[in-house]
Amino acid sequence: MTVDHVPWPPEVAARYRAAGHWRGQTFGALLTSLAGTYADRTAVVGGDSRWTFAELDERAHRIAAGLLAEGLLPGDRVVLQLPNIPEFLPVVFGMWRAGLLPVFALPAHRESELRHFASHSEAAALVTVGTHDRHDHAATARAVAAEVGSVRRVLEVGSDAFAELAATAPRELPDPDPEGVAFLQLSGGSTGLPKLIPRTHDDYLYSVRESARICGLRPDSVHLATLPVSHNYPLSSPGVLGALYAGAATVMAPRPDADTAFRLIEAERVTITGVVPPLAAAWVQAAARTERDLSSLEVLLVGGAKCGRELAERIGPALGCRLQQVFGMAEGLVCYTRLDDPEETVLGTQGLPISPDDEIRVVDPDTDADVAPGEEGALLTRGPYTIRGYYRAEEHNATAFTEDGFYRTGDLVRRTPTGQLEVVGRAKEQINRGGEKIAAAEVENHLMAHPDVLDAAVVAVPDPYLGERTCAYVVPAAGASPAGRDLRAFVRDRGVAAFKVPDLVQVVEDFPVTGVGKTSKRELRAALAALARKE
Ligand code: OOB
Repeated sequence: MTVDHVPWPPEVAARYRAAGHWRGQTFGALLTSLAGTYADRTAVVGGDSRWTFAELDERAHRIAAGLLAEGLLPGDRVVLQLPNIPEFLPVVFGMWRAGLLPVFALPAHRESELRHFASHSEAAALVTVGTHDRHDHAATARAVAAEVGSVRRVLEVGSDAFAELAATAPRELPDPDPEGVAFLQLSGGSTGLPKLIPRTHDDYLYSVRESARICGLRPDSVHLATLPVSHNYPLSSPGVLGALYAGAATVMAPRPDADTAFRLIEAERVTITGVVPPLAAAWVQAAARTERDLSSLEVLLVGGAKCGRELAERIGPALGCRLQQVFGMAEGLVCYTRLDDPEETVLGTQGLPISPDDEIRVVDPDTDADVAPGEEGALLTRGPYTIRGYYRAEEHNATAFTEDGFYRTGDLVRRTPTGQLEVVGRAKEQINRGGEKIAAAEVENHLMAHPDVLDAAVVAVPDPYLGERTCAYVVPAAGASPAGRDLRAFVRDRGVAAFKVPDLVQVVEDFPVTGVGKTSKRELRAALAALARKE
């Protein structure tokens, strides 16, 4: 079964095939070929496990057979919520081999988000772990399964039942369509709940191959998976998939803090990893007083949010490695500074797109007319690994994409004369909390569910560490005087990821009215954000 997505126009797809971008290879077939080439080399390390490419391949085969024996069917969507454990890889590759589609939830997601992913994708199963970081994921998954009719199975990696499934005898399975959807990623979202992003084997594998090359991965590289691996950045930019593609080992970091990461960098002689700016800042500080040997580290990727100049300049000297900036999005486009770029480019820009066939337009946000070269404008993009539409979101797609298929990234950028992008701001109603994306509307909806809340507007406030934090402005219902603490607890208790709970709550009598007396949410937010910046 193929899963509905908005396909590239046939003549465009033909061009991407002819250019060699799309090669007709699935992720399952890739792993088979890697297991042939790198059989006894280490593929993944984590906890007490250390698996070679051949072992990973064997495990993925068994899990594929086991998942199908559980009654799952090719084409079924499966919400996957796994932390950075080595099992992540055989489970995901097992799903790909079986033609199942992972929906990549983050460990931070809770019942509200998981329910949305499962019901929107009509998932047949949830795959998760037991208790991790003091949260009982299996219990949350069971609660979601009880509410979403399509869910037939909850599988808990690490349980006896899963060990049995993973011991199923492997069998030959038909290779899925490489141009079909391989999985669903999550959008950061700017309206309501996160949208689902359908990515194909062909398009994603192209971005993985090129990312591995651009980041200089070699068979003797050692990659540390620092951020949660379900996210597009640590998954594929170049991430665990880029490392595998290059024949390199990935070490799974259970936590991203400097103590954990530095210990693993020293022990495993890690050469490359990727972090978000606040984490880079924390590592820079910690490096000044560590006794760990970090000399193996060659490249630190920083992205997911803007890496300011100050921080950029400190990374190389503090960590003894090269900085590589990355600006990407789960919808597709990924830009990198190159390892041989001049210093100025690495410190001051977010790099060049992966592909010569990535089309970039910088436009006036109101008219969609191209701005003059070097001017600031809204970034639109189209290309061989950028989606043409979100999963089952016809109405939203009509505004999120131009008629001729460009994705409206919501980012404000400038282009240098040599083509690099510099991210200067954002037009979308999203808060970027140290790389974690929060749709203002999603949090507002939760707040408005409180009986004491008449209206809510969630805005970004600048934060020296995270870049941005969230502030919820709330107008109380008549006669009510809700306390900020209670509203935060209320949002948390609705079962949302902790990073979405407003950092600050300001109860106000009414919202400022703009000059023309308009009260559109958009203008309100702009006015409140300006106020918050002033404060
Ligand atoms: C990555 O992906 P998402 O989908 O979580 O977020 C995408 C958005 C971008 O549209 C932009 O607003 C922001 O995150 N962003 C950056 C940035 N990298 C991402 N803003 C400024 N500077 C940067 N370097 O975040 C993502 C996906 C793949 C690779 C890297 C990051």
